[in-house]
Amino acid sequence: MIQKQQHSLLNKAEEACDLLRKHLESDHVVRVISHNDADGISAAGVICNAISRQKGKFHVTIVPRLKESVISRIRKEKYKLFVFCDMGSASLTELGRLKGDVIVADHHQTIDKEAKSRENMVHVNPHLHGLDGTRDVSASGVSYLISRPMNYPELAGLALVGAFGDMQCVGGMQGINKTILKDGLEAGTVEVREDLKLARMSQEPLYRAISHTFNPAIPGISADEEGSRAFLEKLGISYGVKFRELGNEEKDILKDELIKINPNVFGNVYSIPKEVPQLRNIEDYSKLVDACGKNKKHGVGLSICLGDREKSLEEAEALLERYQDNLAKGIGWIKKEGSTSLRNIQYIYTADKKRKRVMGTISSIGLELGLLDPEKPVIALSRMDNLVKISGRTTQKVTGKGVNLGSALEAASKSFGGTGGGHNIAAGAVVPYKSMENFLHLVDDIVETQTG
Ligand SMILES: [Mn+2]
Repeated sequence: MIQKQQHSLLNKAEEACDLLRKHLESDHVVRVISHNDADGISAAGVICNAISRQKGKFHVTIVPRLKESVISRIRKEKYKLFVFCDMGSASLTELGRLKGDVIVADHHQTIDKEAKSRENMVHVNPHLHGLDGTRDVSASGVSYLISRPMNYPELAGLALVGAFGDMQCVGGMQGINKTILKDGLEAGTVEVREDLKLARMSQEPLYRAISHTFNPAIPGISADEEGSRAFLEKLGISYGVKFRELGNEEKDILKDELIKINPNVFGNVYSIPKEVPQLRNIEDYSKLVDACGKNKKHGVGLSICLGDREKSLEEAEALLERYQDNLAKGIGWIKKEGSTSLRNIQYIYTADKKRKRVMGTISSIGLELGLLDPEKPVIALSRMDNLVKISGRTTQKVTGKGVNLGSALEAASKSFGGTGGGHNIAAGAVVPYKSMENFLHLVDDIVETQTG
């Protein structure tokens, strides 16, 4: 069954490939529009790499959302082929009105069902083939499938960068991601081995690599450089060296002790063997590209995906380091201040400019580290002038009891003239600042109803 679904998606992707080839043969510049996160940037990277290898030309723009204003700007452009990555499925009607041909390479569930199928458009989305776009394949993967008939298995690693960015590889790969991995393994362009899953382990001194590891979270060590140093000192390992500089015995001790704290810290590590050390680990690669996206330096992220291993890479490393320090500070803040509990939820609030940017992420990590009560959803509030931006985060255990933050935040924000929504485990909303208190109490009530 899965085989059949994969085949029908691959056929659709091949149709898109044929259309792309047709335009490249006519020497048309391909217009690529993609999303500003790690998945979107690497998706554009995959398509543009394929175009370059075919000696074609492209013009890329990275946008946060496919807003009406973006579409109307594109509508004035005279390109003969538009490729939309990591977006577009929800806007098929509007995209169908573009003058040129259109390829949509998306993996989101929201699909514009009103749109009639059009001759000038090939729409590639796993959900149309009974596959799961949240776990089975990301936009970079869908883009890879479109380039796959051109046979560039060296792009398989980049195709998985987006899957990591969209958190599709937690607990192993499945579906199309596995098919892409297989392409890479067979061609030797991707490798997998069992190892410690520490952040930027080949670049950073050990205490930083360990304290910057948030996924999986290591209680007492993640986001805690002092804790990390003390942990290493207790083991008799010097904290300033890099992992590869350790002796085998030291490596084993470190591994055993970390596994005692969180067994998930050891497992499959995926890499691109031919890459420079900073990008060799695919998860590290995705974090670097993600840091570019988060800092609105999409061009830097894209340049890395297109092969710049000098200036852009240096810039991305600096951005990532700053971001990780900001995260660590945010988690330190949670550790110190904690959250305020209502009956069924807990909340944290900030007006700090830097902290506002990581409120959702530090909520998730805080839950994982046990700094926040794992039994209650976290509502993170960031003040933006007259508005409050809200991120809701909870655990699988709590959603298992019936909690759905997406619908809770949607309903509660609507009551105060705001907007909101998302997934059961992670959601967002915006409401007027003056309604913040009432909003919190309403969310508290809704969560109570959800758990019956
Ligand atoms: Mn995506």
